[in-house]
Amino acid sequence: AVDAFLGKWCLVSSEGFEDYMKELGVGMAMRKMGSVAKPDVYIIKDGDTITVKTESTFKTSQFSFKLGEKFEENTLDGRKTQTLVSLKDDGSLIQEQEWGDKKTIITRKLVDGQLVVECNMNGVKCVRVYQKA
Ligand code: DKA
Repeated sequence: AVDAFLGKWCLVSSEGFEDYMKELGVGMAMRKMGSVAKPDVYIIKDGDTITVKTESTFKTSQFSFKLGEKFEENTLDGRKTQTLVSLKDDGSLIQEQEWGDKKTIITRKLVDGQLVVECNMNGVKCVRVYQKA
């Protein structure tokens, strides 16, 4: 279930984020802030609603969803996307964001007690690792 993802997570490493943001179309000023930010991510569950809150010195945002139900997401960098989050058999959480004719996939999985976030846009990949606070 999703329960293992719940809690407060702190960013400990990030690879390829700048290139991923570029591929998303994020402007330079926000890329600069994004690449230095060390966000805390809170994953909370209330009934069958899950909330992912990202808190950093430069920006805080959150989105809420039910597994398998499409919703409109307002992303940290200002995209408005049609988003679907689902739980795969292997326990990973897959977040698919679509806007215009574009699509990116953010995969979250637990590896050795750490939260590993993998982002992919047109094959440009980034890996960000969070530690339980
Ligand atoms: C994460 O949770 C990364 C999620 C992707 C964010 C993309 C947009 C960021 C723009 C500053 O660690």
